[in-house]
Amino acid sequence: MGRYTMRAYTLTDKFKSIFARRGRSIVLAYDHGIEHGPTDFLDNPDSAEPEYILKIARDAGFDGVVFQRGVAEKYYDGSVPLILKLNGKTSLYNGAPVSAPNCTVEEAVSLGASAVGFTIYAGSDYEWKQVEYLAQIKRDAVKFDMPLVVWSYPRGGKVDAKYNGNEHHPEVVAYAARIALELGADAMKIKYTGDPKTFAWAVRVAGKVPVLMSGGPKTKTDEEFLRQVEEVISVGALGVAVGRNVWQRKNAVEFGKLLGQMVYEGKKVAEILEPAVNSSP
Ligand code: FBP
Repeated sequence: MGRYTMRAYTLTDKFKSIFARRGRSIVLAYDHGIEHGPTDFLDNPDSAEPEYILKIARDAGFDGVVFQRGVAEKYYDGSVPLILKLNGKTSLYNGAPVSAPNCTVEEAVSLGASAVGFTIYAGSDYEWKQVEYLAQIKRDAVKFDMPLVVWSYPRGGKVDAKYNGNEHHPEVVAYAARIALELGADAMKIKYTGDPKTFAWAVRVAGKVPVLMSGGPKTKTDEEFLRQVEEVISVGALGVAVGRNVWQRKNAVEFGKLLGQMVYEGKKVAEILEPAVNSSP
C-alpha cells in the first residue's frame, strides 16, 4: 500500500474539521486586491481594509478567510482560520491565463494558515506549467500536513473555442471539478452552472472532494445570490467560498449571518427573507 492510501485521517478530513465544523462551510474570499484590483472595493469602501474583512468574518461566523501572503503577513490575527492563497495573477495581465506561485506551503504554515489555496486554469496555453506548479504544491502540502484547496477555473483554449468563453457551462464546471479531484485537491472551489441539476453533476464527479461554490460578481438582489446558495447546498455542495457577494454589500455582516442560517441551519430563502419583507414599510 502506498503512503496516501494508508492515511486513515485524510487531509480532506482535516479541511472539514477546521473549515466545516458545523457540517458545512462558508469561507470569506479576499484575494481580489491582486486578482481584480482596488476597483472591487469601491462599492463598499471599508472593504479595502483587511481588518474590516476579518471583523465581518468573526462577527458573521465565517469558517475561514482567504488571504494572499502580503495581507496575511500584515493583518492576519488568528481570529478566524486562514486559507493562504499561494498564487495569484493581476487583471492587468493580458496573456494566456496562468497564475504563478508567490508563496510556499512552508511559508504559509509560518503565516498561521490552516490550509493552502491554488488556482489553475485548465485549457490555457500554460496548462502544463500550472499542472507542474500544482504537483509541487501538492507534494509540499502532504509533507506539511496542509489541506490543499484548488480554485479550478478552466479558462482560455477550448473554453473559448468550444464553449464561447462560458466558464459556467455545465460541461466546463463538471470538468473543473474532476480536474481538481484528479490533481489531488482536498477541497475545491468551482463556479456555479446556474442551476442545481447541472451543478449536481459537478458535485458527483468531484467524488470525495468537497465542493465550495465560488461567489461571482455581486448579484443585483440579495435573493438572487441566496437562491444560488440554496441550490448548491441542495445538491450536496459543502458550502460556499464567497467574496464580493458579501463584502461589497454595505450590510455584509447581516448578509453573512443569513448565509449561515442557510448553509448551517438548512433554512430556505423564503424563510429567511420573509420576515424582512414583512417588516418593510
Ligand atoms: P468572488 O466570490 O468574489 O467571486 O470570489 C471568488 C474568487 O475565486 C476569488 O477568490 C478570486 O479573487 C476571484 O473569484 C477570481 O475570479 P475571476 O478569476 O473569475 O475573476
